[in-house]
Amino acid sequence: MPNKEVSLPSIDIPDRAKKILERIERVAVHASDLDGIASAAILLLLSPSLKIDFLSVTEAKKAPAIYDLVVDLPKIGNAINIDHHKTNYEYLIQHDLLSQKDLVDPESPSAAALLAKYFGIDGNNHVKKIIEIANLADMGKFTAEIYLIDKIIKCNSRNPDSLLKIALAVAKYGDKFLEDPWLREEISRLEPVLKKCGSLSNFVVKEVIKKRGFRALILHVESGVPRICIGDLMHNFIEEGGRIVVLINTMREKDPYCPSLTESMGPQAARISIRVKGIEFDARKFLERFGGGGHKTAAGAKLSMDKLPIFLLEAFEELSRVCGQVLYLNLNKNTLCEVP
Ligand SMILES: [Mn+2]
Repeated sequence: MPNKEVSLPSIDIPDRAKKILERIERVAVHASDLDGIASAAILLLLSPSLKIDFLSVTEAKKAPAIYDLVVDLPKIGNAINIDHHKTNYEYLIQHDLLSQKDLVDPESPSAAALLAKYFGIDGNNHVKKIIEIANLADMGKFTAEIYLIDKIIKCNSRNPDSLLKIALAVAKYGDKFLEDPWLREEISRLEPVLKKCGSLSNFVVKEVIKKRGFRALILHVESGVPRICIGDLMHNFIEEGGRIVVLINTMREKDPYCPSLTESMGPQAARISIRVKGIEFDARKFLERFGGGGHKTAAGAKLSMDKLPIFLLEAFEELSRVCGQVLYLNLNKNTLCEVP
């Protein structure tokens, strides 16, 4: 564990929080976004020797009950749960699993904010900066710096050693995380991919909005798209005037830029993500029908391939109900041959 090699700023921890920390050994946080990493950073500031596992939501749902604390993820076993996902909140209420020791608040912009509040360190200036970047990231308000660290997190989301390095950089530098040498190295390594993300996003906006005037899009990504560009495809479509995008990712090929993402792919599945802006559509409720969840304007699900036809049918129905016309666009090596 490289934890001890990095000197982290020291913060005042209230006695009440110290008592809780004494009973916490093993922690799980969300692996694939800045809120999860910022939460890990706050935990490292609280107790640098904590054993932190970085899990996806799917992994958390199947995880053994070995954790004392679970952050930005569904509750695992009897662990303390700190989270802000409404899907999780409603599940816990329904099954009477929410206890006094949990802090699950769907109104909170980030789990990191709840975590700092839980341990009474939300007044600390360094911690405030970490909360601020987690809030911005989870509300989709990406600054240039947050965009870059989010890409590095996505690229390394299956690589625990790298995720810990990123969390340590955030713990040490706060919102100045780009001062970390390892993060800077990763950014220059990923520069060509990020360029490609830009031209792919422009291609989608041009084909769907500029040429054809559609605001509702079902975007099926079958091949030829670097994994870390997928967020940009949705984000840019929404920023350029799109109202709703349902992204279906069924790619099977290896990712040349972020190989750990495609090292141990399970059975063929369809990963669904939805982004919504400026229309009345509850992405979370829609994807809960398919075992997914998240937030009203940003939600996700993982489907087995046999459920894809019925999913598509319902997506077309729902989107045309709220938006009128819907466009289906399939991105694959053939359709992308003209994109620079
Ligand atoms: Mn979050």
